[in-house]
Amino acid sequence: MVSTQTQIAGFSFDNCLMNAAGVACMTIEELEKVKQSAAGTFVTKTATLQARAGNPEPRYQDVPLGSINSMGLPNHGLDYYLDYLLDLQKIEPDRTFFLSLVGLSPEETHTLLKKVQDSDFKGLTELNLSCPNVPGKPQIAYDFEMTDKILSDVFDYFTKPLGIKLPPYFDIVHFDQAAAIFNKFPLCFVNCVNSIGNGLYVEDESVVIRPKNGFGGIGGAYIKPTALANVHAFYQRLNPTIQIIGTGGVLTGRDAFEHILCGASMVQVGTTLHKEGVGSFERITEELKVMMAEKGYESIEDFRGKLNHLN
Ligand code: RRO
Repeated sequence: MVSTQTQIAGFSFDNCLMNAAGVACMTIEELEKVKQSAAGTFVTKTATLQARAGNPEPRYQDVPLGSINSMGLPNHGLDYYLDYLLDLQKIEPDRTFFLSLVGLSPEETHTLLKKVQDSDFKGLTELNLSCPNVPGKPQIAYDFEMTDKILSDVFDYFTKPLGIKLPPYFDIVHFDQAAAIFNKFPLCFVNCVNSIGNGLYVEDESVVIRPKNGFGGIGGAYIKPTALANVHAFYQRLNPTIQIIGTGGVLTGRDAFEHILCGASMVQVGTTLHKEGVGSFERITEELKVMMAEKGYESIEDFRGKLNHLN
């Protein structure tokens, strides 16, 4: 019997596949569809304190090898997602869900996390340190001093299970420096990677999205090698208590297999979910199970992190 069951921070999930924040998770209706699909759980759209309309449309475009977006953090505000999750906890006490959030300033981030801390929320919180699309706001996790300070302040009061969503890093020294910071804190997970920030897609002599003159975060097949590198780099560097969630370029069961091989305990689907809908979870899970069966693996722990290096 092949199983794709997994655990994060001691919580069990029937399947290691779920949505990536930003896709199919802005409204309760979308979240319900993911909940009722083959996905093991869901994460909500990154929430700010107040609801936001986000950037002008068109602001997301599927393209042949992936996607480009500059959504600009549109969301219904923390209370919308937190109230829904608190209700869900009563209806589905045996399932665990992820709440994604970030403030527009460090102060707002602390306000959000204190609200979560003071609530009855029993799930996992993901602090998004890597939104590439709010004009004038650089990605937090590219500023190591700021990241260290925010995490240090957060863990003065936050005692619930917390992970962080990271942007891709592109230099070995940055993997080393980032991991040294994350290892100082009782993080439950890091999620690698958010979209590759500020790419540009050109078609018919034009950009394809309106905000920021067409610059936007790149997802999909384009980013799998970068995502796998980040998953594996942090798998090799982080304390074993900090688990890895792998996100980026998951189109097939083989892609999910590769994320797990590089060290991921959970795998998120973003662009493919946007292109194909929630049926993608069943397809990718089936493909992953077939591949595991062919290789004689019964659980993802049989091969997780066991990527071969050449001598
Ligand atoms: O809303 C967005 O523009 C957005 C966010 Br918050 C993020 O974390 N990653 C992304 O590609 N887009």
